[in-house]
Amino acid sequence: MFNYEQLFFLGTMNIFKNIQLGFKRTRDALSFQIKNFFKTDSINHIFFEKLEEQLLISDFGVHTTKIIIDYLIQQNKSGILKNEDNLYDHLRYIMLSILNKHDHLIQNKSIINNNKLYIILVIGVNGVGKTTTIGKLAYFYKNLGKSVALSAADTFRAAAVDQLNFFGNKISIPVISQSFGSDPASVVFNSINFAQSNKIEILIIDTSGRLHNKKNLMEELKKIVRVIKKKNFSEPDEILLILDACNGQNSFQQTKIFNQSVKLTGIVLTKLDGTAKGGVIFSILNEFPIPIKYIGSGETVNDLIVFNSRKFIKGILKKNNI
Ligand SMILES: Nc1nc2c(ncn2[C@@H]2O[C@H](COP(=O)(O)OP(=O)(O)O)[C@@H](O)[C@H]2O)c(=O)[nH]1
Ligand SMILES: [Mg+2]
Repeated sequence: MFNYEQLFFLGTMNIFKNIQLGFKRTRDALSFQIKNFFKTDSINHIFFEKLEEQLLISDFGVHTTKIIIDYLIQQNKSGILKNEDNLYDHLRYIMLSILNKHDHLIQNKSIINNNKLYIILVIGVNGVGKTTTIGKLAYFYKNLGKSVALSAADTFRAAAVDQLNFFGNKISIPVISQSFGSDPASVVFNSINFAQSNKIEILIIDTSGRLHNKKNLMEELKKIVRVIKKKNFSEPDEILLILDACNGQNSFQQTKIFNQSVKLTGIVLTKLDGTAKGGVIFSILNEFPIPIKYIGSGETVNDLIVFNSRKFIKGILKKNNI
């Protein structure tokens, strides 16, 4: 693991890292296997069983795997799947139709509404990458010329404030914090005050992720949302749920629990660089009307990819990239 200092500089050196590197392992696992099937098999029930197994291993989930396999079997019965190219085309098509499902929910409008503070609330369980993602988002928006401030409402871990302060110092943006153990809603209240009186355009709020005390955590989040509504006269503009791709199907359960308490506007899937289980994206999008907005593909501030379903599919199903 790197320290923050190293991460920042690595990040700035790494500007051209592309989307494919981000989920290399998921891609390699899938494309390698598909290619292997073709070496020995024609497209028959053994082939479909092998593909099904591979999709399950890559965490596509039972339901989503069935949708994909049923579709391919149907195409095969109709005599459409004649060769490897046809198969890739149809796999791409069915996967894209799952990933595209909620694209219409992604707002294309400019996020800045002249006089109004844009608030991004970042939530998720411990260790999934919330604070790191906030550093990346702040860097991303700052590079777009926006004025950004960070709110350290994870008052449960002293290190969380240090981590945010580190990012804040490095990219010269203010971090609003209070002492360890303070009421997170009060940190948010002060942060909004600060942002409104200093003409900040975007406020990004970090939160605690302890799930062992689920009920309190959810009440705390609801209280934060109430404070935002009262002080900024509307719901948070974004409530981003951070999910660790390495958690596989657990991410599915986390999405369900958080979505019951607050209205999620988007998901950020982190650590896709470190897992072959990126398929969980498909089962989440298939089940919840929540778009994936960003992908985390590493520990540095540049390792944030704006999610694009078409590019994502191209990345994991590129035939000749093995
Ligand atoms: N490889 C990789 N590591 C990440 C990514 N995002 C976060 N991390 C690491 O995951 C660990 C936990 O991150 P942190 O932001 O502290 O999680 P939090 O508890 O949710 O705030 C840290 O070591 C991060 O460097 C990512 O996209 N890829
Ligand atoms: Mg944190």
